[in-house]
Amino acid sequence: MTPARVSSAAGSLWFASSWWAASKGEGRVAPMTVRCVEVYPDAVHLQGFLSLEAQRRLAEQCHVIGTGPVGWYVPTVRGRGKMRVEMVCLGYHWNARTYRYQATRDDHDGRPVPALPADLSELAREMAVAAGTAVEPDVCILNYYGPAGKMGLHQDKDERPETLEAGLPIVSVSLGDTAKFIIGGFTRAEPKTMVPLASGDGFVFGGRSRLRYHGVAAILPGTGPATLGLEGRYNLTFRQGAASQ
Ligand SMILES: O=C(O)CCC(=O)C(=O)O
Ligand SMILES: [Mn+2]
Repeated sequence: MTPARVSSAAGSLWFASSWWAASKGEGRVAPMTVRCVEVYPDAVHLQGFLSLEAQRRLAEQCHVIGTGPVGWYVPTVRGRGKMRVEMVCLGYHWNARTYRYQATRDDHDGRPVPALPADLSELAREMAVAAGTAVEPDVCILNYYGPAGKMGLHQDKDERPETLEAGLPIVSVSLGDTAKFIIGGFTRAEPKTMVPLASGDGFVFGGRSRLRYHGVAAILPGTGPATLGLEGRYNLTFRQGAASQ
C-alpha cells in the first residue's frame, strides 16, 4: 500500500502511512498522519513518519546489524581524520578513503558488505512516495551518533552521475535523540537552515535539492523516546546509484 495523501496546504502536506509499521508485525494500526514540510524545493521533512512501535523495532534491527559480525567501525576520511560517528553500510560499502562504493570494506576489515534487507528498502520507497518522489535504493549507510556525535558539512555526491543529474533522492530516517540537522545551498558558505530531526522522522532530498550541503551540528542527549533503550541516535540514509553499471 502506498501512503495516501489526505489533504494539502501551502508548505505542508498530510499523508496517511501505516504499511511499513504493519509489515513489521504491528497488525492493524490506525493510519498515521505525517506532517510533510517542504524545507527547500524537493527537500521534505516527514515529521512523525514512524510509530513508536515501528521505531522500537527498527532500532532493534539497527542494533543487531551494528553489533553483528560485520558491524560498527569508525571511518577515517581522506585527509580529515576520524569521523564522529560509527558506521555500517548495507548493500554496498562506502569507502571513506576513496569516496567510492564497493562490495567489500577495503578501508576497514576487507569483509563483504552485508545485504540491504528488503524491509528496509521498502521503508525507503514508502518514505520517498510520501515526499512525492521515488527511489529504488541499492545502498543504506547506517550511522550511530553518540552524545558527542556530529557530521561536518558535505554533499552526497558519490553516487553515479546520472542518478545525481536525475535528482534521485536521498531518504534519511532518524531514531533516538534529536539531531540538529543543518542544510544549506550548493556552496559551503550559503545560508543554512536548522531542521530538528526527531525520532521517527524522515527527511527526503532529491530533485532541485539533491546536492545541497548538509551535516549534523549536534545531538541533543536524552531527547529520544525512553522505550527505544538507545543512548544517542541512529540515522539511515538510503541512496540509489551505488552499483556500477
Ligand atoms: O545523520 C544525518 O541526519 C545525516 C547523515 C548524512 O548526511 C550522511 O550519512 O551522509
Ligand atoms: Mn549526507
